[in-house]
Amino acid sequence: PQRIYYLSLEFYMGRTLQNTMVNLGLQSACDEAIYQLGLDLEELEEIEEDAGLGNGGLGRLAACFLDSMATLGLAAYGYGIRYEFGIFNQKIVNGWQVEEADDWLRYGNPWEKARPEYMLPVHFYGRVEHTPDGVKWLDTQVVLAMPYDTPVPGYRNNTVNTMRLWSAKAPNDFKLHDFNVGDYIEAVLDRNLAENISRVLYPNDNFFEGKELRLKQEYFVVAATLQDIIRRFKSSKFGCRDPVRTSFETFPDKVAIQLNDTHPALAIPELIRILVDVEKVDWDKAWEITKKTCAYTNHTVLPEGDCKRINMAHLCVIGSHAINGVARIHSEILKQSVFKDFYELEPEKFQNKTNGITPRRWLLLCNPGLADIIVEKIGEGFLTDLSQLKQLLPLVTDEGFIRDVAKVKQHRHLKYTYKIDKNYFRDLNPLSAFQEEAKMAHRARCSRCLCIYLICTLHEGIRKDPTKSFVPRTVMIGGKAAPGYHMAKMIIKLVTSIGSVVNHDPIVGDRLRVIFLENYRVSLAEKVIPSADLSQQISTAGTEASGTGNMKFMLNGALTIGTMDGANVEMAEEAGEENLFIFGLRVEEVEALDQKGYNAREYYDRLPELRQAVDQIGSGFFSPKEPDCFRDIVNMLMNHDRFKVFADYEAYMECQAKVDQLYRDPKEWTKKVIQNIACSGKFSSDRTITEYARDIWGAEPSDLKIPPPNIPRD
Ligand code: B1H
Repeated sequence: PQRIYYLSLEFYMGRTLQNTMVNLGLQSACDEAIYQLGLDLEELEEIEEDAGLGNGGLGRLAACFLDSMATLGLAAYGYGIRYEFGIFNQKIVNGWQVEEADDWLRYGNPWEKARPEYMLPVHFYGRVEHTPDGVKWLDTQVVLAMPYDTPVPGYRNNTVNTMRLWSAKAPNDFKLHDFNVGDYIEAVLDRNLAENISRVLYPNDNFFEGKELRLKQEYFVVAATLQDIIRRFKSSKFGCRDPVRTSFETFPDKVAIQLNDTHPALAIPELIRILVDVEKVDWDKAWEITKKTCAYTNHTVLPEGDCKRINMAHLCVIGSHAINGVARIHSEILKQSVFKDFYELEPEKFQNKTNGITPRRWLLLCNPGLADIIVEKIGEGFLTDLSQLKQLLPLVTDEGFIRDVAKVKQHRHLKYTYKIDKNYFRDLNPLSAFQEEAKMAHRARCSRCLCIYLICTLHEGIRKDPTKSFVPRTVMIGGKAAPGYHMAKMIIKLVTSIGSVVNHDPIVGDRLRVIFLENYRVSLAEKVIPSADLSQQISTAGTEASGTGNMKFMLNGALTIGTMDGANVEMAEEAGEENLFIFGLRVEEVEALDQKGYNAREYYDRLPELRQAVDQIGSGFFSPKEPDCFRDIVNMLMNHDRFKVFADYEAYMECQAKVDQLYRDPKEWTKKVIQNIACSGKFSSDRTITEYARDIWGAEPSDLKIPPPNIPRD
C-alpha cells in the first residue's frame, strides 16, 4: 500500500495502558481480572508515567492523528525522537513555577521495543568533495540512530501501526580516532556529546529556538527516517524492478511525508541530497519527486526567528505540493499575509485541514459516564463516525436526557472536587460553575489576563455586597511556561497569588475559588476536562492557529466562552453562535485597531472596574510581601501589549454576565450543553485524517471506510 509518514519532533502520547485496553476491547475483562487479584485498575493506571514527548497542542495533535490513522486502517508511521527527558514536571513553590526533569524512563518503558537490527548512521559536519564519481561527503562525525518501536492499535479493527522513535547512540569508536587518541577514559566520557542529541525535548511552545543542538535534533530525526523510508521502499516490489538501480519514478505514489510544522523541514533538502548524491537521480527529477512526496502543515502565524537565517517555512512551502493551516481562519491568514507571495505564485498548493481530536481518548476513555448515556440513545457508531452525534439533536428537549447529562456532569464535579481537596486541602464547592482554561503559556496567550480581571472584579463584587446572590464559581487555570519565558512565569505567579488571597477570604467563602492546575499534562487533562462547565478560549482574534483543547471541552459538555479565533469560529458555526458565549473583536476589527493604533490607557481611563483590577495588581494587593512583584505585567499590558488584551475587556465582562444568567437556569444550560455535544462531530481527528488522505496524500476515499469492529464492545 501507499505508506504515510508523519514526521514530528513531538508526539505527546500521555499514558498507554487504558488506551490499549479501550482500543483492543479488553477493558472490562482486565478490570475483572485485576479485581479478582484484589487490585484496583484505576489505581494501577495512576502509576503509569505520561509519555510527555511534546509541549502542547502540536504534539498532542500528532498523537491523536496516530490513533485516527490506525483506526482508519491507513499504513501510517509516526517518526520522531525518543527523548530521554520529556516536557518538564511543573512544581509550584511559593506560587512560582519550578521545573523538574521528567525522568520518564527511570523504571523502564514496557510499551517500546528496541530494534537494534534497524540501527542507522547519521552524519554531521565534515566536508564535501567533487569527484568524477559525483559529490562525496567526507570526514563526518557519525552518530547512530537506534529505533524504538511503540505499537499504535486502531480502535477494535485489528490494525496495529508503528510509532518509531530514534535514540542517539555513539558508535564504539566515537572520538577514539581524533584528538582523544591515547586518552581512552576521556573518549568514553565524550560519548555523551553524541548521545545528548536525544537527551531532552525543547520546552518551547510556539517559539523558535535557534540553538545548534535543536538543529541537530531536527537533522537527526530526518536523516534516520529518510534512510528507513528509502530502505522500505527499495525492499518493496516497486523499488526493485531494476536490480542495479532503483527507479524512484513511483516513489511519490508509494510514500507520503507529512511535515508537522517546520521542525522536520530538513527532510526536503535531505531527500534531494540522497536522490542526487547517493541515488544519482538528476536534479530536476529529484526536485519533482521531493515536491510530490512532501507536504507541510503550518501551526502558527507568530514569526519565526531571524530573517537572515534560512527561513524554514519558505523552504517547506517551495519543497511541498501541499501547504495547510489547521483551522479555516488560520489557513486564510496564511494565504492573505504569512505566505501571500507564495500563494500568488502557486495558489493550488494552499489548503485547510481543521484540527481534530480522537473521540476514543477524549470521550470514551476520559468520560465513560457520558459515553454510556450517548451509546444508550444512539448506539456506538459515533465512536468511529463522530458526525453521528447529530442524532442527539432531537434530545435537546428530552427531559430524561437533560437530567442524565446534568447528572454525569455533577458526578464529574464531585469526583474532581474530591481529588483536588485531597491534594490541596481546600474545600471546593461542587455546585459551583467550573470555569477552566489550561494550555501552554506563551507570548500570544497573555490574554488569560482577562480572566484574572474577572476574578478581581468578582472578588470585589462579593466584598462590596456580601449578601447579594452570586453564581458560585471555581476558576481553574493551568499550563506550563517555557523555563526562559519571564512573562509567562509572572502570570502563573499572579494566578497563584490571587488564589491565595481569594481562597482565604472569609467573606468570599466557597463562592469563588481560584485553582492553579499544577503540572497540567495529558493525564491531568483527561481528569479535569470532563468536569468543566465553561471552557475559556479567549485569544485575541488572529493569534491562535486552531486550539484543540477547545474541542475536547466541547465534546465533554462544557460551553465555550471565546473569541472568533482559531477553531472557535468553526465550533460556533457548527453549534450556532447563540449556543456559545462569543465575544470580542473579530480579526478584521483587530487589524483595524492595529492601523488606528491601540492605546491601552484609553481603556484603563474609561473603564473603572478594569482600572481597579489593574491597580490592585500593580500596587501589591495580591502580593503584600512584595508590592512590586507584578509591576512588569502591568507595565507590559499598559505600554507594550502586542495582543491588545484591554480591547476585549468590556465585551468579555458583558459576556460573563450572560454566563451567570444562563447558569442560574440549569435546564436551559444543559440544553445548550447537549446542543454543543451533538454538534461537535466535525472535530474528530478521524474527519481531519480522512481529509488529509483524500486531498493531500491521495489515498482513495474507499480505502478509508472504517472496517466494522470485529471485537465486541466490552
Ligand atoms: C502550535 C507550535 C509550536 N503552534 C514551535 N506552534 C515549537 C511551535 O518547539 N517548538 O519550536 C513547538 C510548538 N504549537 C499549536 O499547534 C498552536 O498554537 C495551536 O493553536 C494548535 O491547535 C496546535 C495544533 O495545530
